[in-house]
Amino acid sequence: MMYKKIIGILLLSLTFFTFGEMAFAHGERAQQAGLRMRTLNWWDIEVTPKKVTVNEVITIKGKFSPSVWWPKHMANPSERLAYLNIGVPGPVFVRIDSRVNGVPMIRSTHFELGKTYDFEIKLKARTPGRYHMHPVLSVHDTGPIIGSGQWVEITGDQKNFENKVTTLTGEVIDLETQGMKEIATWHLFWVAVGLAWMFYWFRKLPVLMPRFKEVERLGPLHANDMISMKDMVVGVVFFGGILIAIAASYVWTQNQYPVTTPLQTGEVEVAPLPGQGDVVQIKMLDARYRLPGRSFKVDLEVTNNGDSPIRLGEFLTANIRFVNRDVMGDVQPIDEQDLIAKEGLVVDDNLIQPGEMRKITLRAEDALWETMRLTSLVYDPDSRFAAMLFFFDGEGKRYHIEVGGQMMPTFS
Ligand SMILES: [Cu+2]
Repeated sequence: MMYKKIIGILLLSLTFFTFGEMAFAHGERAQQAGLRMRTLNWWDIEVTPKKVTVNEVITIKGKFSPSVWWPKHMANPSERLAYLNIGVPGPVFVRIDSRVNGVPMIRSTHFELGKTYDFEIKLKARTPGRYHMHPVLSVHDTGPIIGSGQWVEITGDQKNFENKVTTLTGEVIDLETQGMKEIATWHLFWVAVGLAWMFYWFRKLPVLMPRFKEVERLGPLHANDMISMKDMVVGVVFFGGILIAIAASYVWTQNQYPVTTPLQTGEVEVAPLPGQGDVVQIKMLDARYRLPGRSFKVDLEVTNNGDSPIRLGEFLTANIRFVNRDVMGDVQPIDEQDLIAKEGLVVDDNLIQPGEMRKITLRAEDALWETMRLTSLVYDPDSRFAAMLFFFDGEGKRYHIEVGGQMMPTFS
């Protein structure tokens, strides 16, 4: 018995421990591998500054491109509404501006697959703490899809937080406290009405059992006999009083705020960024994932239509950057949770001369495949992948192009 108890307690605490750790990791790894690789490519995410005091403004910007290999069974943002948001634990910031390609993104919009978009969101710090912040795109019927996260810190005191805006009628209001007094007053009023109603019926205790016995004695057809004239009058007074209170509250509100507009739900249109021309063209020849080596190998046919030699510098998938050190140098992680494999990308024959068409082989290798649970890709019913490739030319100009398609696992 004693042993059973101890084992039970141990198992229980283990469960809590595991869940606690998962919650801390923000759920970045919880979604299916194929889904994370083939929905949104996010890159160049920048958060500045990373440490602010209450009332100061943080800017988060970057780029995203919906994958052309978006899974068919999931709604995509070209056919459903999408909304750009921020993933942080609770209302620790207020958003003061949000733009995609310069267009205000207060409302929802559509994004074309395979096109590139620039975003910039400005947030005002509200609650002190340290938070892992992600850009998020919520797609109707699909859900939120997150970009890579970065740690930010807010210091100071929330009491000093101010969120003043000027309304269309020229009035300056503080959104932190706007209408709070009325909200509190009306809640108290309705709670009081509810309590008074309950007090009337329960004023002579006990209530339930004696009345139940009385119903039994009278029979169900005569149960109404227990309701006296006084009860009827009180009921009518309450009913009438509540209707009058509701009507009065409407009149009062109308009088207090004569000009109101409904919440705006219309959608906005945003044009994608212009393409980069066909400077780089690729054709995927073969893709293999070698499970024991955590190694992803892709054979590509690359055509360089530009006038400068190009090299492949980065392979980005599921928010993990596999970097080619030969091209990019020593890229430093932004913080301890930045998903970057500094030497994760090795490319054979990595120099494509202008006008040349050449077959290259890339290998993306790192333990991150395992820790970020991407190896489960081989168990998906459609073993398909997608990734963003970044090529660099002699002048350091960058070209991004998405690669994707069928992937074959190898087990030895
Ligand atoms: Cu996170």
